[in-house]
Amino acid sequence: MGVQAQTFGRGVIRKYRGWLPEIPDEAIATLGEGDTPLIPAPRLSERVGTDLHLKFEGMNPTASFKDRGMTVAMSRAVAAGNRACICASTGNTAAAASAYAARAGMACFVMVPAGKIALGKAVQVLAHGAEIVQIEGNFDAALRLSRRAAEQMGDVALVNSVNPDRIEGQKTSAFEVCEALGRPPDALALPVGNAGNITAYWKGFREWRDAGLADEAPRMLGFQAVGASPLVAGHDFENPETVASAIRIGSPASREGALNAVGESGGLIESVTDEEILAAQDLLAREEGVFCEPASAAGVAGLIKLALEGRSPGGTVVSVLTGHGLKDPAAVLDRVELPEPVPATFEAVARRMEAAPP
Ligand code: AN7
Repeated sequence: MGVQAQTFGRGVIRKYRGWLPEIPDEAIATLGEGDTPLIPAPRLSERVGTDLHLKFEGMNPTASFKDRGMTVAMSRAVAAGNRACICASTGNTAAAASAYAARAGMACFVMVPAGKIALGKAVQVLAHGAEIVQIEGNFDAALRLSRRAAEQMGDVALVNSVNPDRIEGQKTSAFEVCEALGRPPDALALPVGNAGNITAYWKGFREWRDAGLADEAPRMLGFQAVGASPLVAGHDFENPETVASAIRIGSPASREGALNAVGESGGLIESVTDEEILAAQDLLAREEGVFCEPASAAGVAGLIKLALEGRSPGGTVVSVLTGHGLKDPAAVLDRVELPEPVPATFEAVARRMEAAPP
């Protein structure tokens, strides 16, 4: 046990127990989530006119921020005696639920829009042996159906972020950001889909301040994809579309949480185009060495847009990179491809290298 405690991350429940709902030791389902790096981004800082840091949530066990909320939701479901769980998902919630359900010894159903989740996420669900239900509809329909299934089937825990335990777990990332910087940042920029994460960060920063650990809380800067931007437009999108499949959501369940976060923090919710999102994903990978999935680049895309318009927030800004780039290989392969092989001779290799840009 002693050795395990040192070599295996404690996970967010043991680390932040006093801040979370009660969970008995024997119910804890953890994979050592949390403690993700906060990476300084010197080159992008120049572009966006702020001191920019990247909270790389792709470094969680299933490679997205969803693990923080899932450890709490799944552990609480175990404590409540549930034998099965269900979620709707654009992919990452499904991957996290599948892994944590396996950990907890619970059956798991995930409902996803057919053909619309990234390859890596689908592979994760299959690997963990969860039941995947592909529906001929979008995420919003899947969430409606999952809620109904959880209500009517009994003993099935709904582990979407409408489950408050998910928000509780996800807020721990705000604590880590404050601890790493020694104070809260001046602003936090992140993608917004179903709006659970912006709700969770704001709750975390508020609790940190209200506990007397800081005087201030950051401005919350949320960014949606133009084709899936109900919070910017002020009305639901019936057919949301974006290359950032993780945030292809037309009717955010945590709408109110997002609007409160923005209103109370003096922040904003705006939209960025798919082109801006992919350009930001490229810059992150090529100028900072950090590979995130398209949706995760929306925060940086938004900061670049604000800077170009002379509205840079200034100060110390953290952008949350919510998921790993390896989740969505097709998003990269749609833009660049592997070059043709060359003969295994020095001449051919030299020719190839000389043809490459310096
Ligand atoms: C990489 O997995 O909704 O605003 O079903 O996977 O809290 O929804 C994923 C969302 C941002 C948006 N970045 O967070 C799901 C799902 C990534 C994501 C978001 C998601 P929310």
